Amino acid sequence: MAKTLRVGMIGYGFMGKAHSNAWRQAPRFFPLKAHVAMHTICGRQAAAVQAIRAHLGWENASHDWLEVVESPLIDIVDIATPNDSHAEIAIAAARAGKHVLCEKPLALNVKQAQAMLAAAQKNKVVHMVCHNYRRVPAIALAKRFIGEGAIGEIQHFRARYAQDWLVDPDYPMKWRLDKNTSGSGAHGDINVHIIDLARYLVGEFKEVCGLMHTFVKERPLTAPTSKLQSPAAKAAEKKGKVTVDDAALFIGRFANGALASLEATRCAAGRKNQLTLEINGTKGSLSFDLEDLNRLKFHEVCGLADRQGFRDILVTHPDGAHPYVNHYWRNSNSLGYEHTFLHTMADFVNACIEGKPVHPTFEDGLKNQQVLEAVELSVKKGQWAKV
Ligand code: SOE
Repeated sequence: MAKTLRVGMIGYGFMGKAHSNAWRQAPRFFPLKAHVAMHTICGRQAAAVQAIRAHLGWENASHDWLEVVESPLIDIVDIATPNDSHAEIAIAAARAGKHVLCEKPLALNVKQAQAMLAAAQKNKVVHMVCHNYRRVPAIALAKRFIGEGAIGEIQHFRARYAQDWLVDPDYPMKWRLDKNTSGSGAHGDINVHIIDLARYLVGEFKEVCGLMHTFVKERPLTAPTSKLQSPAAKAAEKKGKVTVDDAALFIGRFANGALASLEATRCAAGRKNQLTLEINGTKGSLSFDLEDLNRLKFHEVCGLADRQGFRDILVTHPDGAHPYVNHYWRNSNSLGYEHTFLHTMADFVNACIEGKPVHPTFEDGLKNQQVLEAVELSVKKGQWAKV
């Protein structure tokens, strides 16, 4: 009889919705080593959590995270809260002996990330950061190709994560625009995803040189009620100071000698959630675009000049050829954003039962945080920084 792992999820916003869906659906597709019980959802606003509980599929609601984390009825703590509470919740959960899954970025800074890793290691719990893009089947396939030497020695890693929700200067202040709650802007929110993929696919960074910018320095505290605001209403609007970057770019060098070029922005008009990667090696190249996430482009250097070019691999083969895919549909149907979370939860649950580390661990979260901080230091000093 398989064991049941009872989950307590703290947070119920956008990520709370993505995680709830994954906890609910992962057992329906994957042969997990444990049953999953969606035991308790928790958030600060008691009425709002209670209202959303049944909708997202949880058995209980709570507004006291410490009670959830310390409850003997909980085995896994899933942290989907704003970044400033990750450290406190994760450390308390590890001390209570709970396995911890934490949203990215792991922490506000390196110091917090170190304390989180130390707590998880000391209490011997399974720990993982929710960098869901590692588990896009096409990315997992790229990792396999690189491991098999299919593109040879890597020379370039190029990545861009572009969104456009901050192009509008009337977009109101949110916790993500305040350094105290978020740590940084596009940098910690989306650059961290491509930093994580760079480390996963290529290796550790050695040094970086960055550029960060805030295009809109003040924003309305609340959303304007109408787009047709009178000049007087606009002038009377209360504004808050944006204390994080809108865009963060950097170049860098990996320890293995490969060169990196990464760009993250929330001000790329027309780009909704574009994450592109291109990796060039001595024997070939790989290319990926999250807005077309079922495909991986693969170029192999070969002797026949007239046949050179990128091959387009539809990563939906159900017979075990492609990672994760055989657990879904018989006839190669496409997968989407939400499935990356199912893969994350499935691997995490199995690791909890096996008591084995599951990537990306808090150690990866810490290393990602070190890259984030090195870029910030480079920007501050106007020079290259060692990671
Ligand atoms: C917002 O920029 C956001 O929701 C990120 O926080 C997520 O990590 C990313 O997957 C989508 O965009």
